[in-house]
Amino acid sequence: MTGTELAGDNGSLNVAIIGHEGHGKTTLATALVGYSGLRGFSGYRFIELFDQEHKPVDIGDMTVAKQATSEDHYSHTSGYSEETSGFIRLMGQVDGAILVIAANEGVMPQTKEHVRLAREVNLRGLVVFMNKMDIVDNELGILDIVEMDIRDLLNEYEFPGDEIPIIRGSALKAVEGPDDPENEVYKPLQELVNAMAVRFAGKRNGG
Ligand SMILES: Nc1nc2c(ncn2[C@@H]2O[C@H](COP(=O)(O)OP(=O)(O)O)[C@@H](O)[C@H]2O)c(=O)[nH]1
Ligand SMILES: [Mg+2]
Repeated sequence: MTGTELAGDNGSLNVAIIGHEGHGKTTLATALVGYSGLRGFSGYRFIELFDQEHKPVDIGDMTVAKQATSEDHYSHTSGYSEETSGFIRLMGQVDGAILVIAANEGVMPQTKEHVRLAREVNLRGLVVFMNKMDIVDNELGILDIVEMDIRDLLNEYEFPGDEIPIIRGSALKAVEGPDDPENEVYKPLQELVNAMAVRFAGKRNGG
């Protein structure tokens, strides 16, 4: 078990970052924390479930978060549990989730599994970040096909697949970005923050 505990937090939104291994969950959390620091806003806590290395709470990421923002309300923790029940317990406490899907690979087995689990806990707030846009070539219209697959998957599990925002961007470019929050590499992150504000607020599971 991870020791990650979400209950009792003082007002910030708890956001799970879910998706297939290697699709960019940790990178996106780092990017969001960094961008939050540049913008000086607060109010989100990002929790990555099923960390790539299957290790418990990552103090390194927490430290990065604190340095980047100097805001106690921002953090990024990595949680992993051998047991699906642990995932479900944590998922049941979040206000919403960002489903990260690498544009070059599309829907993968863990993408499906996490959407299935999100349905199991009746997660209401969900947005999709289509990541790694910096390395895909859209000449064959591949991105539209990936996006259709994602919407089909969401609909299959009774999420509003036609409405859920699918934001295209590059977490890595944002992590490597300059100090100017107006820089174009941050546009997808701002879209993501706007989407979370609309879709997650007031949706805390279990009241
Ligand atoms: N080209 C590119 N690589 C990325 C991007 N985001 C993440 N990566 C890389 O993909 C790999 C896996 O990322 P990570 O965040 O650890 O994935 P996780 O397993 O979902 O947490 C790392 O080598 C990242 O640097 C992106 O937007 N573009
Ligand atoms: Mg990770």
